[in-house]
Amino acid sequence: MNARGLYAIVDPAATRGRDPERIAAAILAGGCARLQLRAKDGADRARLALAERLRARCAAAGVPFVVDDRADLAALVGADGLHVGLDDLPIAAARRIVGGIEIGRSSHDPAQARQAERDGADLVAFGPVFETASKSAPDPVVGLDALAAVCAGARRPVVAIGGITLERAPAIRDAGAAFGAVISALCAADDPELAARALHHALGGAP
Ligand code: 3NM
Repeated sequence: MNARGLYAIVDPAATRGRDPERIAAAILAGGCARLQLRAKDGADRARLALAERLRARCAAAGVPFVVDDRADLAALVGADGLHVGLDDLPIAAARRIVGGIEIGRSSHDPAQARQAERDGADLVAFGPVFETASKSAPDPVVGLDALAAVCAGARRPVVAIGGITLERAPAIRDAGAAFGAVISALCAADDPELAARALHHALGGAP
């Protein structure tokens, strides 16, 4: 698995009305280390169908496919990873559904980041590093210094998230984050393929 670079998040609410599968295909063409489906709204039937389509596209591209929040959907589509927020299932409970796949956990301060590792997270997501408009009621901005401190203390790879743009990507990499997770600078980009290619490169990913 590609252990660095762009952690692309496809959120149908962020695509400016464009088909999320087409956005995902463009991102995969540009390059990324992970691709996550984050679909908070809508019906489960449609969410499952989209997850199946993205799962197939990721498999064809050789990119690990991650499902946000929903251990059931991750298991149903055979995802490579699951991401759980602080209010989602505990990692141990999620593992009973998804088994040994890569599990990432959100954290919003250094203590939560350490706790995620103790709870068995394979990846530690930390943010929001910068202000974000993609999350309802985001936690306070943590900033680059806190990101660097968490990266220095973590035994697991850290996924920086929140407000990451191409301009900010080098600072994310320099802080020691293995991955930068991005929604709006990808999903709302005029050219998501170009955006993915540039972000993946700037975040230290291999083509
Ligand atoms: N989680 P964008 S910030 C989904 O802090 C999410 O845990 C965050 O979107 C956290 O790249 C965030 O558009 C939104 O800022 C990231």
